[in-house]
Formats: sequence, C-alpha cells, structure tokens
Amino acid sequence: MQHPRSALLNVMTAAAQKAAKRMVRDFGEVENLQVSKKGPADFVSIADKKAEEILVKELRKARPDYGFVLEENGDIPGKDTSNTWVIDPLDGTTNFLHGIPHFAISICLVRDSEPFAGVVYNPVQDEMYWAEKGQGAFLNGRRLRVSGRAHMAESLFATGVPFLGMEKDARFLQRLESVMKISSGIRRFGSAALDLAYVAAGRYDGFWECGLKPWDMAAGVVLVKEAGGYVSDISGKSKMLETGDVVAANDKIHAQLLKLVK
Ligand code: 2AM
Ligand code: CA
Repeated sequence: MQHPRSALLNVMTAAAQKAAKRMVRDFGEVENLQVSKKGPADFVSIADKKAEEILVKELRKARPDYGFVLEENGDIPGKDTSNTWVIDPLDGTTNFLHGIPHFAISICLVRDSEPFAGVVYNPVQDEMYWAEKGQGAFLNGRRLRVSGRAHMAESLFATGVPFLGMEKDARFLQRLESVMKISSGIRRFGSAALDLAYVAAGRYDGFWECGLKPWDMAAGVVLVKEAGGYVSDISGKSKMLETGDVVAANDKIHAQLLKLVK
C-alpha cells in the first residue's frame, strides 16, 4: 500500500514528473551530441531552461500566489510572501552534459523561511523522493529512515569536490583527508540533491559540501530531517541555505562528521 500523500506533495511530484518526460528525451539526445565538435553544452542549457519553465507553469497553476527562487531565472516574488518554491530543474548538470545518468529535479517549498516540503526526482532510475515537515520521508511510497551506523570506520560518505576555483582548495583537502582516514569511503557523484536523498535513504551515512546554492539543497534538507537525520551548516548552526554549506548525516554520525569538517 502506498502511503497517502498530501495535496501539496501531489502537486510537487506531478510537476516533477511532467518536467522529467522531456528531460529524459533530451538526455537521450545528449548522448548523440558527445561526439559533435561543439559538444552538447548549448543543448543542455536549453533543456535545463525548458524543464524550469514546465515546473513554474505547473506549480503556478496549482498555487498561483507562491513566489519562486529559480536557478535559471532568478527570483519571482509572489503575492503570498510566506510561501516560496525553491527549484533546481537539473541538479547534476555536469553529469547530464557528459551522458552520465545521475541527475535530478529538485523542488522545495520554503514556508516562513524554512524548508517545508521537498521533492527530489531522479528520472532515469524513476526514483521519486518526497518529504513534508512532520509527515516523514518516502522513496516511491516506501518510508525512509537514515542508516543506523554509529562508527566512522563502517560509514560511507559523499561530498562535493570544488570546481573552477570554488571554495579554498586547501580547506577542502584537509576535510577530505580527515574523513577519508577514518571512514569506509567517500563518493563524489555530482548532485547535491541526490546526495542528500541518499543520506535520507540510508545509502550514505553522511554528506558534506560547501559553496552550494539554496536550490541544490533545500528539498534534500527536508528529506534528511524527515528520515530522522541531522542537518546543519559547517559551524553546526541551521543556516544552510544562507551559508551554502551543508553537513547531513544519520543521528549517530552527525556530531562526529561535524567535528572533522568544522
Ligand atoms: P548543478 O548540477 O545544478 O550545477 C555538486 O558539487 C553540486 O554543485 C551540484 O549540486 C551542482 O549543481 C553544483 N554545481 C554548480 N556548478 C557546478 C560545476 N561547474 N561543476 C559541478 N557541480 C556544480
Ligand atoms: Ca544544482
């Protein structure tokens, strides 16, 4: 039996599914463009914008007064100032661009400055993650719970490797070294939204990344919290969306991970 989903989450998952249809078709096209001289970059940026348009159209139909914070088109204020959609139409763009099937649509409803409901959808694997404050986190209808691992030595982590000079490389390398020395391994899959969803699903025991944008992480933050995990910024506070830094883990590992990356 599927767990009943709120009207709000139905709106969000339906919008994600609609945008995904075209995105999957476009992804098929990208694979053909790899060998072309110009490469698929322009094509991908059009696919990205189109997905965002579909999401805005669908969400606006259902909730006409809510505003938007968009990766591609910036901020669109709404009449209702306490509800804002924070959207990344394509998280994992570099993967998409290179024909690697690991990317997602990320939609978050931020209510009164707090991530309230989140949807992360990986259309290639047809994995739909959703969560709403106080209602739990789910993957395709199955209830999610963060992992129960309590020791760093058995824990698997995800992170983001700085690109194009973002974040001080030295600081990143220190963090990487301190975690890799005592953990079971570190992955870099290239989609912060999916990294957080994987923490919620208990696949990763923890994840940290610095220099993110609100749309990379807002939906994933709801997923991790509703799956019983902890999320903070790099100094242990709750200013993830403002600082762009996120440390997410199961309830037993979070404090240990935070100590290493602080
Ligand atoms: P994006 O795919 O929407 O750009 C991975 O480190 C995270 O950083 C992803 O959520 C990714 O979101 C973001 N990011 C932004 N610019 C990036 C880049 N040039 N290379 C890799 N990731 C990037
Ligand atoms: Ca992103």
